[in-house]
Amino acid sequence: NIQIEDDRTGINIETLKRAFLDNLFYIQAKFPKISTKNDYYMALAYTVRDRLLNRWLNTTETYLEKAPRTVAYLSAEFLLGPHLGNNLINLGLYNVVKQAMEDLGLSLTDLLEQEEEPGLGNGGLGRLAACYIDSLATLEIPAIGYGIRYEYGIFDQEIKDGWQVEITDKWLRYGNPWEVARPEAELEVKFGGHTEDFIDEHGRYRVKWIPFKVVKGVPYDTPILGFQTNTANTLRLWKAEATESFDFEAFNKGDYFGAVHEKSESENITKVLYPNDESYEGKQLRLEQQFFFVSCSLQDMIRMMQVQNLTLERFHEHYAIQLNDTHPTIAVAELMRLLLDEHGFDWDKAWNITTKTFAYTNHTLLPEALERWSLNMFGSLFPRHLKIIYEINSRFLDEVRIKFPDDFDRLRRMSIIDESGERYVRMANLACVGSFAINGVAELHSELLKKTTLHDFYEMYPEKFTNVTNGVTPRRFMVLSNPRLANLITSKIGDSWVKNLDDLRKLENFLYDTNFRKEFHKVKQEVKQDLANYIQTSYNITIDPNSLFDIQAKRIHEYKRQHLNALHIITLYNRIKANPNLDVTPRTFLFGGKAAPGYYMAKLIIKLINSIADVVNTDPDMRDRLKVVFLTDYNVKFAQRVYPAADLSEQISTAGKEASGTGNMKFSMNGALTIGTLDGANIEIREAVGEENFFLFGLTAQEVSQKKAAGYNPWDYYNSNPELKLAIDRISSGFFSHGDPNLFKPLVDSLLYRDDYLLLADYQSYIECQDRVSQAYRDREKWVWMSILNVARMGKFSSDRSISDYLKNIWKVPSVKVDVPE
Ligand code: 26W
Repeated sequence: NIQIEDDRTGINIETLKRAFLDNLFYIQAKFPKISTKNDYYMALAYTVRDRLLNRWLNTTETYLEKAPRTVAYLSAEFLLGPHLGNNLINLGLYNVVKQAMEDLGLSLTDLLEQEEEPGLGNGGLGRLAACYIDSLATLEIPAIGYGIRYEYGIFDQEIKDGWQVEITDKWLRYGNPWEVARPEAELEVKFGGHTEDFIDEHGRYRVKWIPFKVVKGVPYDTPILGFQTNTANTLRLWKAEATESFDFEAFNKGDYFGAVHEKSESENITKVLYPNDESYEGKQLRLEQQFFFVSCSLQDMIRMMQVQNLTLERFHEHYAIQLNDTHPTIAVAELMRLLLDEHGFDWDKAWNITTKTFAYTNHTLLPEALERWSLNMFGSLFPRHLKIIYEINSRFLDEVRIKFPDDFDRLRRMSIIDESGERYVRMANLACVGSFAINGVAELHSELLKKTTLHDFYEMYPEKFTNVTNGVTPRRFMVLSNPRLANLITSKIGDSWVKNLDDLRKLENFLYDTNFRKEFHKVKQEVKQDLANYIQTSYNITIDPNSLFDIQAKRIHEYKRQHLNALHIITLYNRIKANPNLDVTPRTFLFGGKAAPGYYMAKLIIKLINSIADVVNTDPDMRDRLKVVFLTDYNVKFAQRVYPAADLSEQISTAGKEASGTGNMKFSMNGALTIGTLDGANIEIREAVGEENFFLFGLTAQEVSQKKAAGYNPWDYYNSNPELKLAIDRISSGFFSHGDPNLFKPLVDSLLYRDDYLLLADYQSYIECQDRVSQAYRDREKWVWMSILNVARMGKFSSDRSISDYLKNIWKVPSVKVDVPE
């Protein structure tokens, strides 16, 4: 009984091989003899894409027909990481495809390595958005992600002479097999110009926006598969293109160059991702990016409802729109404009719909990250929106006056317009006023929001505030990135944990099983060996898998305190220099992370780490004891190698500064123990894994603010702590800079004269804690035990749990089953 499977959908091994060779021939126009690795990657990508189209189109059709309530996740960033491996996992085709490739003499691992990842985000916020759309699909929730198709994503990092150098990320160079352009669904977005008031045929006061320019938005769709479900949701990213229609001739009569120039100006909007993390810059193009994708997305939602014959009166019943930080917050004004000006709603009705539609997630307390746009710039780009914001503000301030009479300072603080000097539009204030829900991303963060940054809004609207602790997807960050560990776990407790991460608890039954502990340790050692091999090949540095892998991988920022970690390394170095026979626990310090190109201090921290590495790695006294490696170009793909190999995860931000952290979760689910402060989600991780399985140090958030209020003086610590003094003096003496005392002076001065992030105050506690880590690592049995408990107790930190919280407390969107006929 021979069954011939379809070339596009069949999943038996022979069909897969035939389909792969077909795609190589008919899409890449190659045969094996002349194929490059990339040709093979592309052929495989198309083979996998064919096999997900059924689900994608059936999902789309189901949503079109049933018109279910839908989550729209608006985010300026989606840090997706490579698609191929993840899609293979979610389709359940990983092993059969691996075998098919082997039969053809190819290695799946090599092909996966070929994929250039879409780096359409900076760090935590963008990666969180990617985890959330994964979980939405896995939980079978009707959802769509809306964002920007940057032509250049986050820059590639190179290190030259120890310094970071930025290279443009040409991720689309070889084409993108995962996206489908939908030019037929393009929309227009207006900018600039002026508004005109008029009375319409019903005698009603209306406003018309006469723009200066119009830009086209073209959607590019990428399927987002759920894990072992039929659901494949859509990520819709917008690309800016020039309009042909809009008055080009009138504007540029005979001016051919001018017209072409104007075209490239329009297309600039989606050229490049701004590489700033946690620091806002009032750049006009960034505001244009934000409005561009927001306007496209809202028009798209409205158009969809019209196709479905739904009335816009029910917009808020049909869509729950999540604002990922304030970046898409101009949506509050744009939805109002669309309802008022384009669809003829009156103010009260439009405002009722708007404020029942949006929910706002805040991701940071750092004042330098809060977006505010100069009123002049805002008004000249969006004259209609500024008027709408004035109206929102005036009605809002009336409400405040009623609730808090005669409290003028409160009005000043809460106003959407900052009038303390040059005038600004405050986006967080607009988000709070225009949303029905406001959440922080970890318990501490949500509490601090209520107590500090958003305190006034909390007093005004306490019912809007909630917490949703972040989570990460175990599909990418365990199953795909750490197959050895995943297979070991599954061999013991079955595979239900992949969808129901709380099931990892069952591992605790195997704690007393010596054999399991042995296997668990063996897996960790093998994964460390993998990373060691990789580092050997790419950096020509030998690291010892038996040493403790101590890893800090995240964006470089003073508040994250990579330089505190550096002070620890220098301290160990000094101890060994003073006593060459000292019995130390061998450690390999690994760092990874990008600095914002304009963030001088962060770049100097990278240079410092590389300079310490130069000294430590070449000093014979350090051999087999200390190694330091800065891993270049840390991105999602690299992260997937790094998390599984860690023994120790560095989560050492100044308490109160890291909103949540998500790397902390990824390390811990792969069995790393955490050394960390009581900050962000560290607190909840420690609660979950048990305090005896977590290395805690440092001041609490409350102690930090008290210390600052009391007049913190870093010199007190410097003068009274000889090891600290010696470590800092090593840097300032020029010991790590070929005798140049000036190189790191700005860094040293920042510590001695300001120390905004209290490194000196936390130094002693950190060092003592690290000494306990070194002791603990020597007791292998104990360490493995703690490591297993870290994995077993990570259920809470699945993004499936986070999404369930959003669904229950904010979105209230039911799941929808998708049928895929055979
Ligand atoms: C306007 C410039 C700018 C750009 C990006 C300001 C702020 C951002 C993001 C909010 C920075 C960010 O990624 N924040 C991180 O968000 C993660 C997901 O919630 C948290 O886990 C991190 O703690 C937080 O730093």
